[in-house]
Amino acid sequence: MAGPITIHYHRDFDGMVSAGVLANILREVHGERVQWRSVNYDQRRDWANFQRGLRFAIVDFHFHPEAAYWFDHHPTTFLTPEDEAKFVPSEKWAFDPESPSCPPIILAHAEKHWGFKTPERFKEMAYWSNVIDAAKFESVDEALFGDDPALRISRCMTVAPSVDWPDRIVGDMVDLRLEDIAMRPDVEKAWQRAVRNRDKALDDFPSTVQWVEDRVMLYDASSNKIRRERFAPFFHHPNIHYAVGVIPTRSGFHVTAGVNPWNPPSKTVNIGEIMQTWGGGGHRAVGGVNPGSHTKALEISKLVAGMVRKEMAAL
Ligand SMILES: [Mn+2]
Repeated sequence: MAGPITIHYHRDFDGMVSAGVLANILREVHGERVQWRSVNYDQRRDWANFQRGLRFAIVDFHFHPEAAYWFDHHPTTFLTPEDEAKFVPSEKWAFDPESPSCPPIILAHAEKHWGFKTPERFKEMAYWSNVIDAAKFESVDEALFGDDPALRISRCMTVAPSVDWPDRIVGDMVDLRLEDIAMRPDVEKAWQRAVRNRDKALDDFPSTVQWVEDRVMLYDASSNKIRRERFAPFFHHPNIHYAVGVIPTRSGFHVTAGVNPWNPPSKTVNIGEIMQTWGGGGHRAVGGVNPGSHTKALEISKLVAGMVRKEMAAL
């Protein structure tokens, strides 16, 4: 009999749901013994030798030609042209870059190929995966203050008490409802901490704003004393169309730009293309670039914000 299979998953809400869903399906439908562990971006460095000789599955992360099962929705999933050439849709692999998140791909695949009947609780998890991963929140208030079990669990990931904590959440997702997971004392405790961090970040944000002109905001949140909250610009300035800013990351200073999801202009500019001018990239709605040094990042953020204003005025 084959040994257990390990599911490696992207450490965010839709990645965890993907792992829980696939673990349940492999156990129920295929009678597999299943375990799971999150995968991080550092492991891409020697991707060709990842888990060599072992049986593994990958969800919501880069394609691997040796994966026994693989499901993803990231357009950047293939690390090399060779890998891309090895991908063919099959009974064990599926890819849909149009899907807002990964779990719906797995569920549709399991229904079609393996006769799986999706239980209600997995439908709920898939729904929230789409909302969270594609940032399709109804309002900035829902994005920041929503306390649905899914949103609580997702926010808790910002304060995970240990690296293997997400593995415990996945273990719960295999068999429990989101509501029951969110009520666990360690989740409740993490949520309280995450909420305090969020409120601190929202308090800190106004001091980082450089200027707001023509509904474009420029901010500098590069101080490591400042907590970051992705939607803070649109909470404090709901009328802006775009926010451009500098933030610190593990690999140096990052310039980020994005449209206000709750107040887009009637004609949008292409942020990804603007970022390409500076060696970065992204989609039409959001993009970024890693100039490295702080001085360079500040300079580029100003230029990007200027380009957004100019292109908006020309539309
Ligand atoms: Mn993900």
